Amino acid sequence: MRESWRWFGPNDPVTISDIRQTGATDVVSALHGIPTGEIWPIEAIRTHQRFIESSEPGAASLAWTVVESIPVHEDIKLARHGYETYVDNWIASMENLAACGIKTICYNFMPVIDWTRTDLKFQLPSGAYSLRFDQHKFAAFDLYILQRANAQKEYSEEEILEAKNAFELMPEAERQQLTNNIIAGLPGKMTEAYGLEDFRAMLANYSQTTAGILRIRLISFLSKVLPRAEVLGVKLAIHPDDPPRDMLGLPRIICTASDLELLFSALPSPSNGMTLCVGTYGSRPDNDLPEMARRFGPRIHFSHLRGVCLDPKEPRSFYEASHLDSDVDMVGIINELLNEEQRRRQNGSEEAEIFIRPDHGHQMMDDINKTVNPGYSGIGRLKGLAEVRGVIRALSAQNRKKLQ
Ligand code: DNO
Repeated sequence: MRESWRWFGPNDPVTISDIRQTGATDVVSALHGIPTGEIWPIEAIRTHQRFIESSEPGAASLAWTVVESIPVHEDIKLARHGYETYVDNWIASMENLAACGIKTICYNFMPVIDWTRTDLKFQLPSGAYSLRFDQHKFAAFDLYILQRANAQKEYSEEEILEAKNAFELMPEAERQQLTNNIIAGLPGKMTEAYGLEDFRAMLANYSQTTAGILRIRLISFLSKVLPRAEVLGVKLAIHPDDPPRDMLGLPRIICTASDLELLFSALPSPSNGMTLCVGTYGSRPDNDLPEMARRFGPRIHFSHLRGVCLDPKEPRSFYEASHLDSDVDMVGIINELLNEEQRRRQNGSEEAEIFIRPDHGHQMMDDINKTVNPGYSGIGRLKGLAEVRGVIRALSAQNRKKLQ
């Protein structure tokens, strides 16, 4: 496994020298300052790469090996007039990255909203804080803050009542915070609304876009990107829609094993791969993670390791748990990823190792009073990385014994 760490750039409070101390060898990053749809110039990529990779003599080296993410412009998802230019630009960015030796690219195809949480400081019994998604609060936002046209039809009477309760219990400051969390977005988000009016308009653009239509657009996008990716040796790794289901009337098409099945059978190119985001897929009880890791093994180029605990009373609500103590079988998943690496080695692959990163972490200890990127504080992720590293080492040692 290649242990990697997400870095948001020179303004990230977790610095490159902090990352070096975690023992990770690889950095996951993006040029967040470049507006969505524009080409990432080779010089800008090189500057970012130098920032990550140059080190004092004797210091452990880090490499920028994974991009998360090149944003996909909304016009591509909407097939708006002239969208082809944005596809060409996406390909040009990929070519520039490949020319710098960066060949694993994570991306997503979520319309309007990227990953979404309702609470960014949910206190755990330990005293640390985690991210949480609360379905009732989300519905309260949809029905009573956003007041989306026709939204009522998508909820049962009971859900509407729960949402009303949640809304009434929320002080004004929390309503503001919730609105911000959803429309202004979380770290790494790629589209941004300026206010509720603007957000309503962005959602309305999709009123005629069904899941079937969006899938066709994803396939059409990839059928232009993949041939070039293959030539360059680039591996694409689609990230699932988080939370993995339709939201705010928007279709979300990368949520389950059958969504992945559809994608890979439509486009079997070896460059057409996935990010196994354990936390995202794990936020649906019908996704069996170890089984998915086994079934899609050859397609997995990147994995986000994190787990969630679902609320037993409302399984669409969850909080982000400790990396090894969630509803998913993290040890079983890591075992499947190691088995996949073993298969790749047996098939003579030179790039058998899968990039993993500790996804999110609790805000804890010294980080509690710091300004952090939600989910991406240093200490919680360091704890997560240390835990999964322990599992990787233990399982690898066992596997080596079995082979002897
Ligand atoms: C959240 C992340 C997302 C994800 C992008 C992938 O922590 O998993 O920012 O990176 O949606 O394109």
